[in-house]
Amino acid sequence: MRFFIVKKSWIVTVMLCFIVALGGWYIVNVGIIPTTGKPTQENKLTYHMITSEFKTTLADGTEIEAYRFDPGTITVPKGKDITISIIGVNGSEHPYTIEGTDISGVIKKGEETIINTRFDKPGVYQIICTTHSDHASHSHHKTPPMIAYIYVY
Ligand SMILES: [Cu+2]
Repeated sequence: MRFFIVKKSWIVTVMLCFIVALGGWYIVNVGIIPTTGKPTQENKLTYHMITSEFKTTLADGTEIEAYRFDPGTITVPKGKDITISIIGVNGSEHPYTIEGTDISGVIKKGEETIINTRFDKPGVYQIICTTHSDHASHSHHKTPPMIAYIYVY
């Protein structure tokens, strides 16, 4: 009789430990997103970019500005059909060419430029804004040219 009671309490203890362990596992693991899923490149990729502008005033009162593509670098798998969407936000017009291709056009403020293309050779291709390719010419202060980098792998 006494032996039976001890055995029952052991079962209860084991069950309690199991429940506590399960609860602990749940607390540790809840909200963890697994990263073993398929990458987005399985589908047709669209890269979203904008034209943006940085402006500041120097201590001597001189205003300097730089236009840029944002994001400034995109990573593209070779041999895949892709879409690059560029929305003109800052700057009224940005005439552009993509190095090593015959792609060119003008990105206008408030408008979306859609580029459907495919890169078969790995390497770095530059999207160059021909208006802001040499921004330093507008003042004696150096600012970077407006270039985005397409890294094809
Ligand atoms: Cu530009």
